[in-house]
Amino acid sequence: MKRRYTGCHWLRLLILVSFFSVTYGERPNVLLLCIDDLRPELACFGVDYIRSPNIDQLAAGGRAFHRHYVQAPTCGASRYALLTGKYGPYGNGALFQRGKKLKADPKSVSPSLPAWFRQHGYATVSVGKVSHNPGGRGGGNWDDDSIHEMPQSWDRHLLPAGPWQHPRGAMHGLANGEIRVTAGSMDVYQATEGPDSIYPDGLITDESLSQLDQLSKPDQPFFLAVGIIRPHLPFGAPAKYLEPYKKLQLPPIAHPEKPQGKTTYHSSGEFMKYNRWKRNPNTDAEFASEVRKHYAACVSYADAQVGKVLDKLKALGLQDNTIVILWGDHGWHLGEHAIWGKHSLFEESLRSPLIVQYKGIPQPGKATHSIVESLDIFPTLADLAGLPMPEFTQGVSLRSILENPEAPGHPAISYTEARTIRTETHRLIAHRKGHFELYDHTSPAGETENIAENRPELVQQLLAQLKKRLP
Ligand SMILES: [Ca+2]
Repeated sequence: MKRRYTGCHWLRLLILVSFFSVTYGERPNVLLLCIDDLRPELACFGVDYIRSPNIDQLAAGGRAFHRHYVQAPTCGASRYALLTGKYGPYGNGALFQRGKKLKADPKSVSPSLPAWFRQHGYATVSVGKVSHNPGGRGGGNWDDDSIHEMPQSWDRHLLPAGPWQHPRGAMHGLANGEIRVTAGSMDVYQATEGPDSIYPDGLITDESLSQLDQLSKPDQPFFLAVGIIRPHLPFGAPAKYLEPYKKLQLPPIAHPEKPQGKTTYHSSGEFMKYNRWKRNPNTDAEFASEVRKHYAACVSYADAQVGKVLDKLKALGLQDNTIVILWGDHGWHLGEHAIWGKHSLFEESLRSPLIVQYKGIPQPGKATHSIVESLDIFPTLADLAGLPMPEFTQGVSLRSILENPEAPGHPAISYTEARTIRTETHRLIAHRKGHFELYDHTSPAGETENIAENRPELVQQLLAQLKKRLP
């Protein structure tokens, strides 16, 4: 029998077509939230004493990656990997070096993550600390408009410095416009009474909200990156964020002993420089507890800024057509292995939060424990946005894990001057001149017992895997 299309059929067809044009026809926006020095110490990552309601809510509607590893445990090199999708030099100047090369010979450098979106019709804006220098300029105060950290990437690369005078001032700023003259003359932690805007992230967030207003016009999709500076040192946040932690008894620090033998242990130089009180958190339990509580307050302050940006996205009606991704640029030791800082190749330095949320994600709120790395973010976003795949990147799209949290990941590689590979069961660290650390993550000893001498065949096997990816 010949099928007749009634008015009712046409109406259904119309609804179906409009659904697909909203869901798939328009390019989705991308909102990338970068948080500086954020450990995966959030309620949604199982740390129940931390107050992070906004990030928790993001995780509840998306996918939290509990085993996301960064390429490098320092800001500049880690952000290089995120923003280029490639392994790069170890150092905070990594993106500036690339920028110089790009200026000299544009064909010698592949497009950055924002440049890829820009080339495909997106408006691209960066506010705060997204690349290494907030605002993306070089020079003594990081405001020299002739030196760009990421040429050709952003329509606007912004940092509102306010009373901190310039981006370098904001990066290390404390309350009410205090800027770093020497780290040794600043408080390592601080909690001053006042609104969010008495610390630099308040201004970064206000600027982000205003950028969202401008970008919300429907004629062009956007790629907005917002970089929150806290919980980076010095640990200053408005007093109200410290309040919930003041009387808290914190859980003990895991493996607080200095590791034996040759490792990537370091003596917490950056932290100690700020520490004008010269108290040693490894021998002064009361001070250690204060440091940890102020770090937690900075996490809650950063979380509140994330909340404002997400609320704005909703208020503008953009949440259904925006991929939101939250990324920590690396972890931070709060006393584990007797380190107060980053820069090691231990788990505490290399593991950081990664959360991806978009409308229609299967099994929202279900976390994944598959191993992934920051390199994967560029191809993932291109894939989700329906852009051509950036074949020049060195990671893989995480679409399979976004669609199924049980889907397998892959070993993660990271580097300082030494290099490391993390598999499901082990971590191998290869130092120059052939010294190895091998840790068994299936054993309670974890990264406190180097078993390299007992397992030479496994050392060679993991080394071969590592060299294949990072010769
Ligand atoms: Ca950092």
